[in-house]
Amino acid sequence: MFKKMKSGLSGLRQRLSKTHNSIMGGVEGAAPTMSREEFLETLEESLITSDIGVATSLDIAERIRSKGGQNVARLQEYLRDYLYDILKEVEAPLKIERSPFMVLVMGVNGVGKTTTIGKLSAHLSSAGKSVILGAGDTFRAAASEQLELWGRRTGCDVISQSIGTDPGAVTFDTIKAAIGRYANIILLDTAGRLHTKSNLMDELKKINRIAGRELAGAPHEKLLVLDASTGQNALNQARLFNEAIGVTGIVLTKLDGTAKGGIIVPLAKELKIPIRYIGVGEGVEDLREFKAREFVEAII
Ligand SMILES: Nc1nc2c(ncn2[C@@H]2O[C@H](COP(=O)(O)OP(=O)(O)O)[C@@H](O)[C@H]2O)c(=O)[nH]1
Ligand SMILES: [Mg+2]
Repeated sequence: MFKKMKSGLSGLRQRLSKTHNSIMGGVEGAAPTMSREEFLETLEESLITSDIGVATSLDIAERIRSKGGQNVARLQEYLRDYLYDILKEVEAPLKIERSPFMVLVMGVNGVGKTTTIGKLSAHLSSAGKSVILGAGDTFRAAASEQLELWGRRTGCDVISQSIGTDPGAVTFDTIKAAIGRYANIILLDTAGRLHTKSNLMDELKKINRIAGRELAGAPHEKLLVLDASTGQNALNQARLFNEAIGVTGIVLTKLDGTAKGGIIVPLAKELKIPIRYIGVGEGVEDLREFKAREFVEAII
């Protein structure tokens, strides 16, 4: 039913057009008539607006300045190379090296955790894996209903319990079911209410403990979902979850429809955590493996 995960530049370029426009919009049309210094100043401002970060933006402009030369097209090339060097460091696709392999999916409310799980379950099951979904967000009734809907769409079993149940119990049940049914992959959804920050982190720690007790090495991936459209907030969340829980992979969602996709650069530079996937839409096919080259080509 679902085909191989999409790749290729043309569709991606269109999905990332807002970030592209925010970085290149100011310089692209006017570039041939601009002086080199005008170009660099415009670029500097655009980079800052796209959430690439002030220090990085100034550094990029400075490096390009020091390279000399007057060719504006060449400057764009420098820019591509610079960003590629940063982003290739975090290009590391998720490797599923054991069975069952457990992915703990974390992140604050609304970033796209449940949707990402749905998309991922479609992709993995179409690749021949048997996937079990665990409805660890027991805080809202709608959360497990949403996951069950994805389970029906993608043909994956969903383990859920009534609202208010300890998510540790759901973790336990999901792992037991995965072992009993010889499932290959467990995708565990979690709650994301940030206003009770310490409770959320305690809850995640407990889930981790129970997972590790029931299944050796689990969770094998601690996947943090971040909403690119929140810009700097996404970076703050990454720091917070990484300090409290440890993050082994990132999914950056909603890169379609935001001009702040530049946030991927400080994320990569500062945290150096692999970016496994990017979300470029709400549909089941709108999750892509992160490829640095493709990404840079699409935004510059
Ligand atoms: N445009 C766009 N919307 C997304 C993407 N990922 C998730 N969403 C939407 O974001 C909203 C919140 O997603 P949800 O998975 O419920 O977030 P959760 O609270 O973290 O589980 C939903 O309307 C999703 O369709 C994406 O990559 N692009
Ligand atoms: Mg959810």
